[in-house]
Amino acid sequence: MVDWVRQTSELPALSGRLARRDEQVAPLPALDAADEDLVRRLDETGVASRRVDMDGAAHDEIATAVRWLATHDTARSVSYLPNAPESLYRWGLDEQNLDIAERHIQRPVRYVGLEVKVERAREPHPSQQARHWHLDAEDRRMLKIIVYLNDVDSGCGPFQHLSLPTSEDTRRRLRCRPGITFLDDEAIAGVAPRSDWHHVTGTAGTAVYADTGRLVHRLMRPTDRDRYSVTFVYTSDRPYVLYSRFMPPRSFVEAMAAESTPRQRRALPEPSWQRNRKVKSASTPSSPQASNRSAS
Ligand SMILES: O=C(O)CCC(=O)C(=O)O
Ligand SMILES: [Fe+2]
Repeated sequence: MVDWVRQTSELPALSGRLARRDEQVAPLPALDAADEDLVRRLDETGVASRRVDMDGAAHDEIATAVRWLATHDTARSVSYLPNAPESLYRWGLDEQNLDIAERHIQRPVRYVGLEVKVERAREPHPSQQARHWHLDAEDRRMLKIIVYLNDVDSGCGPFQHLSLPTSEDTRRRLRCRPGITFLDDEAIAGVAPRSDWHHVTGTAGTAVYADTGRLVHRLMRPTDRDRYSVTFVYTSDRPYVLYSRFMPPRSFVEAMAAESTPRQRRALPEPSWQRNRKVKSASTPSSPQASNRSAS
């Protein structure tokens, strides 16, 4: 198995978008009743949550990741793993998840990748942009599946968001630019009453499905306990921009492609988007910038 240490240097892998005129787009996939209901909620409100199942191998990877994150760089929020979480990566690439993403995004999708992270409750100077209100920049319509790995209540750093209409209003009134504008509570309170600030709680295994390109959102500051989670990222096949930290190195993606269906292969990141660097070993010391995550 290849080792995969996430680097925090962000690769502006893509910017701009090709014209979409005159394109033939395949019909969107059919879903079972439960997924249909999930996508309906996601389309209507920009967010939905439910519990998800993962297999034993993915659970083992989660246990290893949580142990690792619990003991590394314990004063800061960190978000990388020393080993490639192959089964977790495969969960994100599962056709059921691709179908959900495709139905919401309404175009062929790309599975950008994933990130496992811990948000520390006791962090003297949290610097992550994700703790400020923002919109993600990757695409006009996108999907993040954020799976909580421990029980998350309001003191444990839940995903927080404004409603979809208020997000649209906020975006216009505060000229909120995806991936560029980061707002504090005071600015948001000026346009959105606190009664319109929502957060998603849930026990370990709860997945938050959110269109983070349309909902003004943030990671609510954890006050009581650290929050562990894994985020899976999906865009259309023509994203505006991608962040390299979600994308495994090319060698890893190629190994996954070799064992994937044609449909899954089409959803993998294009080779030109991927890092071609040598994969570092598990013993690589942690990067001093590990906590400086971008907004996405
Ligand atoms: O992890 C979260 O609750 C949200 C962080 C964030 O801003 C994102 O993933 O886009
Ligand atoms: Fe975000």
